[in-house]
Amino acid sequence: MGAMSPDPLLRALEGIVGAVHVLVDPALRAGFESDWTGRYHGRALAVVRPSSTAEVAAVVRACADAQVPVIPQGGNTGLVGGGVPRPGSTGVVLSTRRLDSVGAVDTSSGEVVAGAGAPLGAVQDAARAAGWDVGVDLASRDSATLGGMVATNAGGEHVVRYGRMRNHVIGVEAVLADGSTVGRVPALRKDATGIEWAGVLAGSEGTLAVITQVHLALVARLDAHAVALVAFDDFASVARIAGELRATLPSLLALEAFFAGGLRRVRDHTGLPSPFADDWPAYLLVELATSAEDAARETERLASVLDRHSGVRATAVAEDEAGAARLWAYRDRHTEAINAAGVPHKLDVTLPHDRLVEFTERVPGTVAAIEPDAELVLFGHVGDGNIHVNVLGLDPDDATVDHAVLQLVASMHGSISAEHGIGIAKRRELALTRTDADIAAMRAIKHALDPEGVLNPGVLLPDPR
Ligand code: 2HG
Ligand code: ZN
Repeated sequence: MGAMSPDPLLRALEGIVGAVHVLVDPALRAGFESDWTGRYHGRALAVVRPSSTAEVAAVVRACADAQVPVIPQGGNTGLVGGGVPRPGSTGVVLSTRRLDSVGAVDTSSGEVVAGAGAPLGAVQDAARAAGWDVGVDLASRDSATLGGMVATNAGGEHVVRYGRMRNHVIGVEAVLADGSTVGRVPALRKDATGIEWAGVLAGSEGTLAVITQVHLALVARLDAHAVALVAFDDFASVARIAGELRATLPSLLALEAFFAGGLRRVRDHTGLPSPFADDWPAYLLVELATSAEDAARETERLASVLDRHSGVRATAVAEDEAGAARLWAYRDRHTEAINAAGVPHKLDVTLPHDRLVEFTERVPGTVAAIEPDAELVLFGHVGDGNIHVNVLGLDPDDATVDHAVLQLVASMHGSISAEHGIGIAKRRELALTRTDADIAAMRAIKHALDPEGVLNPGVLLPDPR
């Protein structure tokens, strides 16, 4: 055992969670101090790992008393620097990962209560074993936690079918900056007794409260899945067919797009074989999920839409789960393949569906005008108008390209963040797509709930002018 810390705050934290769960050793802290991309990092006074709501409340209170900021962190899969210490300021990282209980699934109502630190994958396993499923799915499912997913109102790959995280939350329990606990878990599906905490906290990015428990509504488990990867000459065909599939296929679960450059990066990084004999400029991955009785009808419908389309160049269809996983890997492994090539600038944006193609045509020029040698990798959730703009070959600290791309998005009536949040990455640009009145109201809520600015300072809201 190391020597007892002389710092009164650290001593108080050790008294609350036990010395072994107050990480002060730089080597132990390191994994909590840097974000997934490696672009955002800072130093924490300590990483504290409470295991109950009462411990979270006591930790927040102790930090508030000592006037030390609290940085809530779930699976640390966020991509906008919202869950790691900011450079030049110190705080305590409050890791929720030990709040990882997954309660028994209520099989008659399709509900489950889980700790905020439960990884999505563990909740999916529990739901599926009970004949249900979680309506949200993400590539980072094994690390991303429920609490972080509520705090960012996570999207992911099934939004086209089931909507975002907020749609699935029946109730939350959370600790405010003064250490008080609000919300109710288990909650009720219908409860019109005033402001709902899930609504207040969705998208608050740890600035208003530390979520401690989540009561989740599940969706019916669908056992018949079909996955197809379709190659096209251009993204215009991808966008057109994506719209058509949404209108035609009630079983549509996912509609994901990527391009030749991203596929090349994935193949270089993973060693996966080419999905087709030839390379094509643009790809669409389609997943259908339905009951066994409806499966044949839905796959026939998919085939007939594809047959009608002159832009389709090649199609690969998965016959089983392993085949589906193989096709999904080309899409899901984009993030790690890009990371392996350098520290990316990530601009997760949404465009109105009818401007998507124009955006993909204009964004290369916007980037090249500033940094001709930068590499642009685009992919995303085409069914939601959500493009992940990844730019490699830039100085991690220079946001000129970021700003130009976000300005382009704003000028096209898009959103500067589709699903990753604002974090520290985009707070200076928040006013591009939120009005002054919006920002003033968000600031007022923050001030009312956290007047001393204890929770996640420097995230989401721009500095006051
Ligand atoms: C995904 O869709 C994630 O895989 C990550 O939102 C996107 O790496 C990215 O830019
Ligand atoms: Zn995404």
